[in-house]
Amino acid sequence: MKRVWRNCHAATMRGGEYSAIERAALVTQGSRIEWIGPQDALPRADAAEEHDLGGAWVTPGLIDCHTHLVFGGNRSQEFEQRLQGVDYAVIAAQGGGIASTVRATRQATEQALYASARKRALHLLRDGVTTLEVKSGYGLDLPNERKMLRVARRLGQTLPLTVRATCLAAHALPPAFAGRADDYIEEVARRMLPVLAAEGLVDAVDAFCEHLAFSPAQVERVFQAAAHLGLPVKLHAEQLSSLHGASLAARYGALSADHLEYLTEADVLAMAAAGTVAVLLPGAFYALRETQLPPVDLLRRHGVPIAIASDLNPGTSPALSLRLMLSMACTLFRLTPQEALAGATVHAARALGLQGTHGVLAPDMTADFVAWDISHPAELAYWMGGELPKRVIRHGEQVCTTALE
Ligand code: DI6
Ligand code: FE
Repeated sequence: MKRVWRNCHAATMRGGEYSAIERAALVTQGSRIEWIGPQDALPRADAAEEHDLGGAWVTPGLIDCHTHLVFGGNRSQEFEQRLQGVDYAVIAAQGGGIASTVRATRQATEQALYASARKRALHLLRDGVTTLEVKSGYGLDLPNERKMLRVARRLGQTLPLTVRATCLAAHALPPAFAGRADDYIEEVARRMLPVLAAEGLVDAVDAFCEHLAFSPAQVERVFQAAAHLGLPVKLHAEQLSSLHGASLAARYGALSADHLEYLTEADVLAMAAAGTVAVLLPGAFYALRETQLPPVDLLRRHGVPIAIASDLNPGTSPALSLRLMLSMACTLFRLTPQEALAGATVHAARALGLQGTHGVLAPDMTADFVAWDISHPAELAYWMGGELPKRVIRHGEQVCTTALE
C-alpha cells in the first residue's frame, strides 16, 4: 500500500551525518521508502493513506547491534551483594557470574525464555528500536544454544522487529569442559556451528576473546569454522586487556569488533582496512566502572565507523534503553549527538551487514523510521531515560506509539 507521510523534518543519516531535510515528506510503498524529500517537491501520488506527522523529526528506526537479551533469571541479587562489599571472586566461587546465568538459561523452557526476552525487546521497541541483534552464549551446549537461537528467531517472527541471530557459543567455558578449552572450541567448530547453521538459526558468529574467556588462537579456530560455513564474524575484543583480537577479526573481514577499550592504533588501522565497524558499549563501561576509554579519536582519524549498542545482558549491562546508551556515549566517550545517532542507525546497520537496506532514510531502503516529538535530533542523545513521544513505523506500518497525555 502506498502511504504519504507529511509535515515532518527528516534526519536521513546519509553519510553518517544528520543530512537533514527540513519540512520534509516521505512516500512509502509497502515496506519500502519510495521517495523522501522536501514537502514542496512531493510528487503527485495516489496514496491510499495520508499521515500528518505534526512537525515531528523523523529518523531511521534505531538499530541495537549488540545484545544478549535472551537469558534466564537475572543477577540483581549479585549486584546487591557486590555493593554490600562481597568480593566478585567469592560470588564466582559460589557459582555466580556468567555461570549462574548459564544455569538459569539451561533450566528455563524455550517458552519461558521467550516470554522474558519478549518484554525486554518491547522496552527497546518502545524506545524506537526497529532492528536488533540477539546473541546466544548462555547455553554453551548444542540443545541450549539452539534453544536461545530459536527464541531469537521467534522474537523476529512475532514482534514488529527485525532480529539478527548471532551464535556466541564461544562465550565462556561450560562446566563440563573445565580445563579443556581447546576441546570445547573443537566442539563449537566441528559440531555446534555446522548443526545450528544448517538449521537456519545463525546469521553471524561471535566469540569472547579475553584472558578469562578464549585466546586469539581459539577464536581463530571458530572463525575458520564460520568462514567454512560462509557466515560473517564479529568479536568481543579488547574489553579488559589488549590481545589484538580486533586485528584478528579484521583479518577475517569481521562485520564488527566490539567493546574495544584496550584497542591499539595498529588494531584501528587493521579495522579501517577491513571495513570492520567499531561497536562501543557504554553500558558495560559504566556498569564495570571502567576507566580505560576506547580510543575514539584514533577511530575518527582513521575513518572507522563507530556504532553504539546496549550490550543488554544480565551481568555487565542490564540496559533497557538504547537512547540512554546514546547519552552515555556522548558523556562518557565524548561522541557528539550526531555521531551517537549515526552509531545507532547507519553504522549499526553496517555492523549487522544490513547497510544495503537499513540505517538511512533514502529511496529503496526499508521503511523503518521513528517520528519523534522533539525540536532537534540532538535531543535523542540529550535526555536521560524517560519515554519520548513518538510513532514507530516498521515496514511502512505504524507499530507503536507512545504519547504523553
Ligand atoms: N562481555 C561482557 O561484558 C558480557 N559478555 C561478554 O562477552 C558479560 C556477560 C555476563 O556477565 O553475563
Ligand atoms: Fe556483549
